[in-house]
Amino acid sequence: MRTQVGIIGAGPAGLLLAHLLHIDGIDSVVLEARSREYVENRIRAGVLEHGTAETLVATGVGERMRAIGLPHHGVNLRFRGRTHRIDFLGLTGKFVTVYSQHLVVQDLIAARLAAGGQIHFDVEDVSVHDFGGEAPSIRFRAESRAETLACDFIAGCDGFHGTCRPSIPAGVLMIHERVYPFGWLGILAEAPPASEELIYANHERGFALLSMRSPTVSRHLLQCAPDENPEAWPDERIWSELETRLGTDEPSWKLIKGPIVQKGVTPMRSFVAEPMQFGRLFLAGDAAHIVPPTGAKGLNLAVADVRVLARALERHYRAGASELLARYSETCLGRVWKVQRFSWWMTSMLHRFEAHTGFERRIQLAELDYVAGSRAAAMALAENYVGLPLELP
Ligand code: FAS
Ligand code: PHB
Repeated sequence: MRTQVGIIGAGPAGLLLAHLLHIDGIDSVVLEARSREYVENRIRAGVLEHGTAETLVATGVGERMRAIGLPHHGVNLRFRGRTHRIDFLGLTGKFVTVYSQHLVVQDLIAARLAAGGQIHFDVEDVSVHDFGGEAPSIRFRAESRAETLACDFIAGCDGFHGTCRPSIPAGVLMIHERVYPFGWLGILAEAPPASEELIYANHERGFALLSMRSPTVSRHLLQCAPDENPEAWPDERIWSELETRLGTDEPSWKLIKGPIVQKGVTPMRSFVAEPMQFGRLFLAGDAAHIVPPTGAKGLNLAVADVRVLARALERHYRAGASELLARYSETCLGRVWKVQRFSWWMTSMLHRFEAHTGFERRIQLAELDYVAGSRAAAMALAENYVGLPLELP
């Protein structure tokens, strides 16, 4: 087998890259370890930055998102029982779209297959070879047959636990990491969200987030121990804790309960691997970096990476110029670290840290008071949340 760009991973990064390359007339093959059914139903992110939504629409895969996605013009911070709205539209002229990641994946797979794109699901034993030279290749097993995909470039879009990043020779990568002393217990419930916009709550007992997937499906998250066992959280305990942490002095406000259809715990870390490239292997998305989901950035950062990579590959094939490829990592890391900062800041401001002294707890509440009371501080939150402009070189 041969293609121009071999892509490992059919998550948002790999699929969007394949789609963008196709638009530029560049051939790719996507290799995915899981089944199509699995990747199309994996519940993860839920908020699309303004630029992400624009990219999907501009490249012809945003139709369903525009039809059923929920435009959100602001977000709420709740602490000490009071609710403070951050007005994205008023402050930035932009908004975000609530549209589940698994639907983005479905839309991209449908578009690729309709265009005759190659996506091999359920592949096994994927390994990458000779990417330090001019003729890289990917070996894998498909339907128990050993295959080799010869390509010009390899895009490692295989997530945090993938094979690409560990394949880069020892001593090349500098790893930056912070592991947080908590995780999130996330649920999906068949219950209308009790708020039109998201509510991020800082409470003595811990963080809580009221989010949603549609007018009838709620997505709620609770700070918990990083190794929490979801089975230790029967539905009643989850609803009771959400009611406490989302509690408000607005007497009419009430959380709406319903059948919990999905429950899971996600540990929380900040992680960056530098550089994001080696030879003809390019890392994108979670393969290169992880952010705590408090800033709703994971999926959006993957989109930003592959927009840079697609542009660089287009320049290489169309103009025979490889300066953008040479600067891929430098270009991406500029945004990656600004997004890491924002995600770390939102996480630090909103979560309960057992190790916090009384002073640190009061500084945290002062930070929230400042954001709630200052237009400049609210603007800083808003412009990061809707998405910083993507500076394509
Ligand atoms: P992905 O992990 O999505 O995709 C990588 C793909 O590569 C997977 O399909 C995997 O099966 C495949 N793969 C791995 N190894 C392979 C191999 N050796 N061969 C072939 N294929 C291989 N972000 C938010 O913004 N908000 C959230 O609320 C949020 N919640 C999350 C909850 C969970 C449980 C997790 C794990 C992540 C969450 N994220 C969230 C982050 C998430 O959305 C990621 O940022 C996003 O999926 C990144 O996309 P990709 O880089 O494509 O990686
Ligand atoms: C979600 O709806 O899954 C979600 C929303 C905002 C976040 C994290 C997760 O910051």
